[in-house]
Amino acid sequence: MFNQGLVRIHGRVLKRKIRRMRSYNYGSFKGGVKKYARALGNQVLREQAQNEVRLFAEQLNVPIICSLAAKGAISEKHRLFLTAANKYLDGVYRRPIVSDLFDDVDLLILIGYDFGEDLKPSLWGCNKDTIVINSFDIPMEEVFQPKVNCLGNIEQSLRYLRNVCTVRNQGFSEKHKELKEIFDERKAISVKPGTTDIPRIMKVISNYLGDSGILCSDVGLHKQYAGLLARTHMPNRFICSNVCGSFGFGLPAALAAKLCNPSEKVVAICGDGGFHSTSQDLETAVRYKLPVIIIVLSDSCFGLIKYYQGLHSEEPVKGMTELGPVQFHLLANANGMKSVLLKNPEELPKVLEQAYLLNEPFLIEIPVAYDYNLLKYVA
Ligand SMILES: Cc1ncc(C[n+]2csc(CCOP(=O)(O)OP(=O)(O)O)c2C)c(N)n1
Repeated sequence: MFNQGLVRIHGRVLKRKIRRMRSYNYGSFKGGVKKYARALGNQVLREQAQNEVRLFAEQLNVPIICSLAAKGAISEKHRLFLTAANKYLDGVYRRPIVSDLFDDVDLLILIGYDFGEDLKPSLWGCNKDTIVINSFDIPMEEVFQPKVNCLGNIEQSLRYLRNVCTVRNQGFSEKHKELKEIFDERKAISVKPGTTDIPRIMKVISNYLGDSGILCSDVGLHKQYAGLLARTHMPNRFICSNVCGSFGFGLPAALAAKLCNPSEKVVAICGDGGFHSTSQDLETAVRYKLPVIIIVLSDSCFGLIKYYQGLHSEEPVKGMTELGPVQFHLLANANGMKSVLLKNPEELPKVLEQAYLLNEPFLIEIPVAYDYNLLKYVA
């Protein structure tokens, strides 16, 4: 049932296996392992192990990468934080980044990691040495085999390992230093003429939400921009449907987030396709008087599907990816919700502040033009 190299922290195999892990660490260092990186998955948040994760990272001095669902496990202001990552990283930054991110890593320590979370082993070529630390076994079959699989309560495992690991990484490589600058500034994203500056919209939303506001993303192209570019500094401040990736998630997730965190700002970011699959919850928001702000990026299209059709064929199947046009701002009004049709995204900061002062649910419809070729930069 367990992978080879398992460390079962609370079982009888503990000492022997931990010894093997220690010798792996030391041996690897002696053998010339230069650079570690850590990839965090959603289980870290489910088990609220983020504090121990930070302490372990600081002790080992390793750069941190996370899946979209693990955003906030460590503050994105932390000196060791690099980026959230998935296969859309190159496309969103409009330059080859994924290879630079992983080429420079000899050993990945995967904590609370589930490869269903979009941070796929294919991003690092499935060929790095890995140590998996998780509370349950996720068989990787032929995808990749961890050198060591450390199974048990994540927090307790990390605490134990902090006591036995005396090794320290050499810090960021030159490549990672360069990347950190780009990631910290969400920088150098050129915008193709005639398309909407989606990264700018994400920046405005992050500024509005501050450190503790909550961004709930629906599923589609917009989710890749939101997940990779939104600034998240606390657990459960970026909520998305990863793994399942069910579209229609954004609006109901925002309502639940507001119910659970009445004093926090909550924004739902949605594409028009996913939004319209659960848009009946506009009425729920009004009935329960939940002051969430709903942003609908409207392109009359299932954007992500159009992108994939374009990837695999010169002539996308016509008529299968279009919808509407639907006037979502009027749909909000029909449900008793105030709204605005925002043709100039430059006005978004002002509109967000005005919507906040209303203290009632509010919908902002922004017509957008995606660059559907953008993501051909995918690694
Ligand atoms: C319930 C469900 N049905 C279908 C899909 C497949 N799917 C993923 S993204 C997407 C299109 C999203 O379009 P939109 O909501 O307009 O967002 P955009 O990509 O334009 O940002 C679809 C149909 C899904 N993930 N979940």
